[in-house]
Amino acid sequence: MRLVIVSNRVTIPERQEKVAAGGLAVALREALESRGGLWFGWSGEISETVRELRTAQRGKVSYCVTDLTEAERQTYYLGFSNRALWPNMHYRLGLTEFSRADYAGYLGVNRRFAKALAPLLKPDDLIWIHDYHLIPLAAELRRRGVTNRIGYFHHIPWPPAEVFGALPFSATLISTMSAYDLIGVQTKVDARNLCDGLATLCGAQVDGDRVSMGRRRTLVRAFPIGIDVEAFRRLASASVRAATIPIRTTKQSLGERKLVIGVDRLDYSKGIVQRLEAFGTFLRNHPEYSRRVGLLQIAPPSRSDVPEYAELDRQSDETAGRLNAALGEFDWTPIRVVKKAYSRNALAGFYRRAQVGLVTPMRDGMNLVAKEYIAAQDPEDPGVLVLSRFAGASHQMGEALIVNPYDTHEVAEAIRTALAMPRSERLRRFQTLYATIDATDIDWWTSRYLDALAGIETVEEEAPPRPVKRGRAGRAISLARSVDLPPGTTRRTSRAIAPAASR
Ligand code: ADQ
Repeated sequence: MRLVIVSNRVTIPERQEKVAAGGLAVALREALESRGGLWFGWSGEISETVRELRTAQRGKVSYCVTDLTEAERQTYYLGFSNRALWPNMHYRLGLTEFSRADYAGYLGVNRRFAKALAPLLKPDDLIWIHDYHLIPLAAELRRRGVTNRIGYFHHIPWPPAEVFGALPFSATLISTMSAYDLIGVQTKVDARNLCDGLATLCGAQVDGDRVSMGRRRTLVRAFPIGIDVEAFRRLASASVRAATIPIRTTKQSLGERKLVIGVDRLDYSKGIVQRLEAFGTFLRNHPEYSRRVGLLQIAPPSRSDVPEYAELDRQSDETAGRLNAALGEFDWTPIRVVKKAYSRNALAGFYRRAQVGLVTPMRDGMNLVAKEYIAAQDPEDPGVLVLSRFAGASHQMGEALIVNPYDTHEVAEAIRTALAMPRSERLRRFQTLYATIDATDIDWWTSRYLDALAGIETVEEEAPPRPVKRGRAGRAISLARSVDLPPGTTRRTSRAIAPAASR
């Protein structure tokens, strides 16, 4: 059975190289290589005229990518995906910016992807679609007669029905999920929220992890994503031996000082500003740690075109500057914020060198940094993980110091507890955490998901139109027809997102 993976961004590797470190992209590529497969998605590039697909073959994997137009990038990617879905799904209603033109762009790109992908599919292909950019893709494929097994994995949280329901067109959008055979989410809480949403917003029948809408049956289950633990462990111990430049320099610049580390994309869901404040509170409350510890926050900018991210960039600079001015000494800067991406080797070395891993997102689907930090520790002298209870990882990693990131004082005290923790307790916590992440690593995740998808008995669906259900607001929701462009969408935007062939 050939595997077809669809994700928002697809990078065609230069050549068929074996990547040393783990990671989602590598795991998916390995799954494709072992079965033979196709990876379809956005090239990451923008072009106004060239709309044909570009293909490349690397070993047993075919890559097939398409560019977006600037209008599509603005509406589908920056607009609806990252200014509406992302904040809503991270429980941040106040940051959610909805526009009908963005939503139309989102639907348009999903429709265009389906149109391009459908002719490439073979009857027994297993299709695996990734993340919130592509929620309606299966419904669009079904509309084109695709009857294959189709799975979806949602990498970010799924919020409660009351929160998701605040998004305009939420009922229409969530109803398209009935086109999937298997929906994977990170935690049981996400699964429950999604099932509640399907029941309340579009009248689905839910029985445990089985959801029925009309004649379709969908399985909704938690598949907590993992990392390549063994590869990361090897990288971390090698980086200590090799004493690579960033690691050697960190050691020199720290001297005997202890290191607390945070590693995140610069994103408001990660709680970076709140974390800096908590570190400041820790130093104020425990002046005996002055000059004895430093926080290194590695935070490469992401989505800088979205205004909320530019504002976060400014806020984190301002907060670090203010705290350093108030708490620093002439020979000691308590907080360093570095806005760079580092190699996996360098990251593994930084984690290994840090006595405390501070992973305090306000909300996170899983958070791989928590797992990477544990994988990189010295088994004889491990550091301590401080972990937000709102990261999906906290459902598996209860031996970390679990904190509420909204409670600055609690996070500050956890930093102090971690720094003062005796070795025996550090070892006990580390061993349990390591065993957990090792038993549920990225290979476990990939095969558990794909076995479940391959094992599903599909419910044959008759051709659309499907029965129409009533949403809570009494609005009719079509369960399988093309997801309509919202009324009020301007002609200009609708035209801008239409594929060249139909223009
Ligand atoms: P992200 O929001 O990107 O992922 P996360 O799970 O923490 O969040 O993964 C980030 C990755 O980027 C990690 O592998 C980390 O090492 C890497 N990274 C971060 N900063 C870096 C830097 N400066 N240099 C190099 N690498 C860096 C989304 C969801 C998560 C979910 C993942 C996977 O938001 O909740 O865990 O998908 O499903």
